[in-house]
Amino acid sequence: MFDILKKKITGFIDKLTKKESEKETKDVAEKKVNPEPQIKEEKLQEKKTEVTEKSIPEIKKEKPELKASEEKLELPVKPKPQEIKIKEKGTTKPEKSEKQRQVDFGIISQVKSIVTGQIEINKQDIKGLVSDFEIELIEADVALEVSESLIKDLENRLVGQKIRRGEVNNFIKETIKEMLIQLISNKAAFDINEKAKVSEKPLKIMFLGINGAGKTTTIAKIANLLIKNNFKVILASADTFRAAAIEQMQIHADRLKIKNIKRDYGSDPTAVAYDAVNHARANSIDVVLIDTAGRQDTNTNLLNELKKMDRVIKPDLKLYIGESIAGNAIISQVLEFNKQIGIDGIILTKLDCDAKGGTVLSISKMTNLPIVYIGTGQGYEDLEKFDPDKIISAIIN
Ligand SMILES: Nc1nc2c(ncn2[C@@H]2O[C@H](COP(=O)(O)OP(=O)(O)OP(=O)(O)O)[C@@H](O)[C@H]2O)c(=O)[nH]1
Ligand SMILES: [Mg+2]
Repeated sequence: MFDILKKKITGFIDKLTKKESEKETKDVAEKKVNPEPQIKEEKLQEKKTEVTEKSIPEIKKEKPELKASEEKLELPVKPKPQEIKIKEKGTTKPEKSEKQRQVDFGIISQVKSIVTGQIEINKQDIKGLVSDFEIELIEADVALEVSESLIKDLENRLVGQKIRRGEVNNFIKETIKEMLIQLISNKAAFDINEKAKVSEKPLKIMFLGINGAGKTTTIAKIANLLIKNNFKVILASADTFRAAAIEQMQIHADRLKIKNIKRDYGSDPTAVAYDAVNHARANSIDVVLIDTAGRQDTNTNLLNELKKMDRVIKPDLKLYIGESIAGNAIISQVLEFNKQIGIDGIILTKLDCDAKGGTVLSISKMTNLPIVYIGTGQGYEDLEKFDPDKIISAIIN
């Protein structure tokens, strides 16, 4: 699940972290080589002559693998006592001025602050990586607008941040995680069991979406979930159009040991739903789950059929069932169904087959509708409440 998105985000974090640690090393190296421009250079020269022959091999022995620039760093710090000794012995070199001493101290604290302290993320450093990341998000099916706004958001969150050395990777990870959790969270999200608990009986839920998205299978999963929570559930075979749709629903009803209200193929779907609601009222049923035939968002006649059902039945919830593998096409479908019929929430199916994952990141933001559940397989138990933390933690861990 989401392997491509996971790989791209992890790759970006790794590149960014590498870049920051390179910058860190470079900064330190620069400070070492050229700490306080020319005074530093003079100082290093002075040190080279002042330090006794003996002290140099000692430094090298301690850190034999250090490069020349790094050795220079140690010079202003360690040889100090020897410096004084030499002077005390009456070297011909002039005494260091007060200014030089101050500079000496300044260099040490600067280097120390870099070595032990923080690094700052600057816009120029991450610009290239961030724009590559935008392309990678689009490749992972994240909608263009969402990628753009994510990148802007990310830049705002990162640039100017001072991060303790060694914590860069974790900081970037947590920043991206937080940003993505916010992106996919929607205040209008709800729990079906809670709805069933507080609703006037029966709670009427209508499922809609394009062909083959997983409507009928998801209805059976939701029925299973509600039954486990002790609700009385019936199904309504209001897909009177597709061959074998009624039989498919009956098989689920038999397995779940619940009633399926049906009529013949070609009957008015609204009449089937009406029968089901009446049956539920007469039998103290808590929830009616209404299947509908799959239809494209562009098919006006079939959309009118749904509008009629909406008017007559007045469902409490209209749930759009969309397969996450459909990519960005799903966004325009949801928007059109929402405009025509009105949608309360989305159930994204087939996440187990979705290698990309971008749809999950895009759909809530683009439609402003909550994803309420996700389908993760063909079994009745393969339905999970949509949990932004869990989803994002599966992508970034
Ligand atoms: N892997 C996987 N397969 C799923 C999931 N949900 C549904 N399916 C499969 O998708 C196929 C179509 O599912 P249906 O429930 O018949 O879809 P539908 O939207 O009712 O289709 P129509 O009635 O033809 O419009 C079936 O083979 C299901 O088993 C899921 O979350 N994961
Ligand atoms: Mg179906």
